[in-house]
Amino acid sequence: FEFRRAITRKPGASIIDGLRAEDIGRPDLEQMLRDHAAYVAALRSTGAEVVELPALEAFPDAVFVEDTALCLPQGAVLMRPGAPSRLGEVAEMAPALAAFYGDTLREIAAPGCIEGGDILVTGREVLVGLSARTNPEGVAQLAEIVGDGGHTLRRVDTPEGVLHFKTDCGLLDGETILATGRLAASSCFDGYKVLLVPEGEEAAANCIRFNGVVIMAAGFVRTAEMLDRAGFEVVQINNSECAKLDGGMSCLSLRF
Ligand code: CIR
Repeated sequence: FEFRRAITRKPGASIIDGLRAEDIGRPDLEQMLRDHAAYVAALRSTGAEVVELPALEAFPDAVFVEDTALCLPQGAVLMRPGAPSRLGEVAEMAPALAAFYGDTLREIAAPGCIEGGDILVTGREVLVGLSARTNPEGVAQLAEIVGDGGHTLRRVDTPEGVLHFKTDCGLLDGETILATGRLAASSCFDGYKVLLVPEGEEAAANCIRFNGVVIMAAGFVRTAEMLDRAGFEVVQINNSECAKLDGGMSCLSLRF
């Protein structure tokens, strides 16, 4: 959870066409831009360098950069999103990653599919949840790639109806995970310290630990209090607009 850099992408007017499981309203670009700026400021407040890429109108979900790559100290891996409308986002991200990683970029190839939202890197392993966006072939390819860098990958499941594995969890420190009860019930975090988000605050689980702070969606008072009591410095960011597109705190950046 110690990072020198992050990459983000500004939301564009086309976010109104972003994918969503359920229509709960039209995302407001002006509000999303304000929230995005606060998010970038929170990342920068920790001393990290943040590269902000320009909006990509051709790809309505491109603000959710996390899904395009996995960044590890040894190298970056370009994902292959399971959502057809998002496939082209990867080529748009590749040059930004190549600027830092040089020619070490690896990639997931068809018929494999993985989105970064299904990957949780902990202090000891890379956990990947199968989902509607991530298939066994993609996970197998990624296992081989991260294995070359000395990482162990463990394949787990994402609960039915949940977009991504990390929709329901976030790393708090190398050994501690914030998770929903429905995800933790699958035993995928056995051996870790798990803090459960209080019932009714499931959408708070998708937080990120970034250097000294835990960045979480605003409006989940009981979760924020729990994290505060556990000794974490919490920064809350309004997430109302990204939530309309099933997005949260982890989706908005690549961290490395
Ligand atoms: C999608 O359905 O792909 C976007 N509307 C939301 C992606 C959220 N990404 C993430 O959780 N890593």
